[in-house]
Amino acid sequence: MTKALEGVRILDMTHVQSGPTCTQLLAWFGADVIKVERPGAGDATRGQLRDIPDVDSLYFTMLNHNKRSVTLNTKHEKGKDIFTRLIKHCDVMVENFAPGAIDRMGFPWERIQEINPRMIYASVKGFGPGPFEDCKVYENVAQCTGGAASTTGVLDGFPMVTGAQIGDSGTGLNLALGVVTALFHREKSGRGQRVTCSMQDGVLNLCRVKLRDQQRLKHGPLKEYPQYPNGEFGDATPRSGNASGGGQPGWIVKCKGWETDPDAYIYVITQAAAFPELAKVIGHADWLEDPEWSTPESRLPKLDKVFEEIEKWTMTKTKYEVMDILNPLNVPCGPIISMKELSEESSLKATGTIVEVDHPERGKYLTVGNPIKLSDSSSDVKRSPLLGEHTDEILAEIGLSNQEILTAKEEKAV
Ligand code: CAO
Repeated sequence: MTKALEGVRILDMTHVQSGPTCTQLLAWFGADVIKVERPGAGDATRGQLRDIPDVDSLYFTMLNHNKRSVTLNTKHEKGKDIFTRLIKHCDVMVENFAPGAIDRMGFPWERIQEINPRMIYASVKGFGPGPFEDCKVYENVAQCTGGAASTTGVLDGFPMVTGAQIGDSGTGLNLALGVVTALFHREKSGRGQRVTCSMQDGVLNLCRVKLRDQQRLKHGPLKEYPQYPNGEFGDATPRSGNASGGGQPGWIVKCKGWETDPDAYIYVITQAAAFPELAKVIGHADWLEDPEWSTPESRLPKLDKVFEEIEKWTMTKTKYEVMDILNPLNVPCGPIISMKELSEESSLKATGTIVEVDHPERGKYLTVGNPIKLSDSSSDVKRSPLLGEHTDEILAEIGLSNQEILTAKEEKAV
């Protein structure tokens, strides 16, 4: 089976998480991703959160599969010359340095277009044009400035960030879509273009329903939020604990073993169509005859009581037993599955979502494979490169002689 992006060359100037997420996806789909790293240092994440001394961290290895690594000092004169050749050689350049860093290297967009008019130049920044455009940004800053933290957390608690890397990996996904869209457009126009994604925009895009609720607030309380009917609403979308955020109320309830197992919980959604079956199974067939409980509207002011009663029943079963009973009744629900359980789940391994990779220095480890499955394009996961592992072969590919490679090394340009 061929790979969808075979033949596409990516000049990968990314580091940390957001940019590498994008280029890793493109590499999984078969693009030749050439990761440019500073000589002697490389992507800072190689050395961050190390679990084994002197070995590339899982942080790095899990974000840089299927890539080749070339070391290059883009601030060195000879390095700039090599960089120019790489720009000519590639179809796409991806970077997520601090604002202005690539310009300061001497390669603003205008210069890149001059060198290669077909080049697609894709960037992640923390913010788009506006008051914060020059700021450096990491994941949690994006979650805080994009609306996620303000709307996440317990009702009376402080704003909270989520463990899902929606600012970094989320924005990397957006950038990858931007790149393939621009490649598709280039087929017709013959021209490259700029693709820019801001992390604030990416997080806000994922918080769309909270902006929806912000506008609904003007017309009265948000009746599906736990603040209704007894709590107060301010003038901004509040935090809502584990409320579903959709038109079908849901909540996390305890299951058997919750006293000792922090993940013995299940999320249950009281979808109107399945409510009669749910009520019956938890021993509340009486609700169906009672106008105080029988309609979604009548239940809204007392959702806390509804979930209390559901929980009395779920606490008598394990989360997987609840799943087995409720799913045939069409009640949407999902156990809280721990990272340990996920890492051991055979079906995720069978689909390539969890993959075991062998690395020459660290040995075997688990990673998350490509979440996008194509029926006619394979997507295998290969280990991440060592720092500068492919320097010689890449420099030769762009036309440097052995002597030129040697000189570049002596001058510390690579
Ligand atoms: N050769 C020579 N210089 C290089 C180089 C190379 N191969 N690779 C990087 N550098 C230089 C850069 O040019 C920059 O130099 P200047 O400051 O002189 O322009 C310098 O290294 C540091 O780059 P940086 O400012 O991007 O790195 P940082 O660690 O200070 O900041 C980060 C990191 C992520 C906060 C910043 O890059 C950023 O805000 N990026 C955009 C948003 C983003 O992607 N954030 C997600 C990060 S994942 O959580």
